[in-house]
Amino acid sequence: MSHDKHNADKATAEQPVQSAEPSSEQGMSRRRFLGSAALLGLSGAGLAACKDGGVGGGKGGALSYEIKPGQLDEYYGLWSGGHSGEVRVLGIPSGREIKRIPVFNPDALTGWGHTNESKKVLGTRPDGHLRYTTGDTHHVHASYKDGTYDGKYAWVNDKIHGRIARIRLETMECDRITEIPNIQGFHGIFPDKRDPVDAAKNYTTRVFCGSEFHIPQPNDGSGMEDPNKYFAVFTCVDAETMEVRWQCKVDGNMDLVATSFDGKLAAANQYNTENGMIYANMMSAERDACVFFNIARIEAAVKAGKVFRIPGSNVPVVDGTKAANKDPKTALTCYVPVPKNPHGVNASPDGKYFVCSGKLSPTATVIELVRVLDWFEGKVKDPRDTVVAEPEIGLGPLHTAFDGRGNAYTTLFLDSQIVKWNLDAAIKAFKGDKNAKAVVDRIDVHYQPGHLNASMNETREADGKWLVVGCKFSKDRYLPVGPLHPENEVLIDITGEKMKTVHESPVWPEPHDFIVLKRDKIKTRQVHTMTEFPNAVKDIGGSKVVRSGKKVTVHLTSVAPAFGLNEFKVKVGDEVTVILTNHDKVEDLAHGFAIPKYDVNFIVNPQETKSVTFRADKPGVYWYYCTHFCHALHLEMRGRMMVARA
Ligand code: CUK
Ligand code: CUA
Ligand code: CA
Repeated sequence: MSHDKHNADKATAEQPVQSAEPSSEQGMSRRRFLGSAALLGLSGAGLAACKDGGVGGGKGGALSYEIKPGQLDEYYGLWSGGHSGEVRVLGIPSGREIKRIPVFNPDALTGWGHTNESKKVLGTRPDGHLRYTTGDTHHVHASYKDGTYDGKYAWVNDKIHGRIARIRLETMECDRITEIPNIQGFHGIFPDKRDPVDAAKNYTTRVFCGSEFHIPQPNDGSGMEDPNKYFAVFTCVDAETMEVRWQCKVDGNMDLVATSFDGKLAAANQYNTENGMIYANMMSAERDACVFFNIARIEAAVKAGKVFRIPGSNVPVVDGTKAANKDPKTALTCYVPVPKNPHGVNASPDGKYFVCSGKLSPTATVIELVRVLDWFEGKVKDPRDTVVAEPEIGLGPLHTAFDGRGNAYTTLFLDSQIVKWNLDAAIKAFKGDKNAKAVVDRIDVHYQPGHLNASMNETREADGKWLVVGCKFSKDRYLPVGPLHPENEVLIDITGEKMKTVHESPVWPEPHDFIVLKRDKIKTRQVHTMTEFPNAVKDIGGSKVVRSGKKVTVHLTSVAPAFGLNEFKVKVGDEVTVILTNHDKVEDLAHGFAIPKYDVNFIVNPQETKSVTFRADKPGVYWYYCTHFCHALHLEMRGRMMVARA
């Protein structure tokens, strides 16, 4: 079936968006608010027609995306993997996938989720199996110093199980995972960009976490039918210890999270201020909110013990509900009304504004941060007065990026477009200037874009060069591969007045969000240090088998093309731990270690140590072998595990 036919079928099955009922709000255009018919379109791939060539194609900038063999990309891209639970590293502008970082997902190449060390990070059940084997990563954000990336850490959320993971950028490996209590539907994360009170701490000290789903608190089977027992909490995690510092009870849910450059404010957009349990109720209010958290005040309240605890967890919780925060001068939170069901809140690189978009409203709301701070001082009366612009930009606006030159770029999910709009012009228009036109340019993307991000645009060093757009549907853009399509990442040159699409690349579903960092922001270490690993077999000749009752420890080394032992002997019923240290020092010289029928498989990078523990339950000979091509005699790199009958 041709693509056009597919669209035609869809069009008859679903109401076109433009026919949505006009809203009752005065002076609004027909497109101002979308009715429930349009909501169908939010899930539909069929709405946007296949139009070739963007509106803004042609007269754009003149950047080259071509990276010739042997050349390196100018930027690192850190991509979430979505369903896989991993994080991916892409080179930008080429779009080449350079690495996959296993995070919440077991991984046979690296042995993640399989070795004792990675199981410790992932967490196990009493029977030794992994606590969870699935993850759903959405948002990757990196640590800051002086308002830009310091290359130390990145964090990513797991929406399913409410976990936040930290990646050490030096080695691009996950080193900590924290399961956050009292939440479900963990979605937005954002690190703070400095401490709000301690001037010396001009770097990331906390990571803020929003949770979408409200649950009965405590969620122990009681109160499931009592709506008053349901609420969601905003969580603060310590960037260094990865422990939960505090939580803040809110009205409504939380979706995406943004933080200010001064460290004083964090915010989450809320699409369900109605506390609805079904979607029709979640879109009943004309306005939802962007809720702001006054970080210094919350931390002071926690210090002063003005907290409660949700049974089953020891985390201090402050009350950030509207009812408990009526006096702005002591309020912990400020609920700024924004058009209904927003998705996304993004901080502009000049530090002045947060932009929040309503997916059921064709608008973007610009909130000025000094006004929010003024509201907390009682100088601005109505939280809505913190809004300084609300341009109409197109249908289904989701996420916004910036070029550092005063322009914003927003994905229009329903229109399958990126719209470029100017912040100052939008603010002038909002003040009544009839000549001020916010929208600068539009360009088609294929198809239905979700997140987008511009190079360095979450820092003060936004350079306005590349815009990457994560499209949720690829449809006809690649060779057909059966029912499951890849997603389509679109590279747009934004150096010119007009946007210019220069490249597309498929990605395995479904990255939601990504950041693009200048490559000199990350300094990796290409070889581990043996002393990092307390259990390392340091002596190159130190391979040996040590028995203690039924526990057998095999201390093993590897130097291409041989393991330190050609064989080792154990008995059925033994608990066997193999500790393998790779003594090779050469960059890129990894060895693998696999044992057939025992489900053992991992690699050790140069100077790295990993271990695995298993029960010897099958008698016989099992050849352990190197799984990673390391040497001309790689195939010969093997030995026998001999399991004697008990
Ligand atoms: S979400 Cu997927 S497009 Cu999880 Cu940031 Cu908006
Ligand atoms: Cu060692 Cu292959
Ligand atoms: Ca709503």
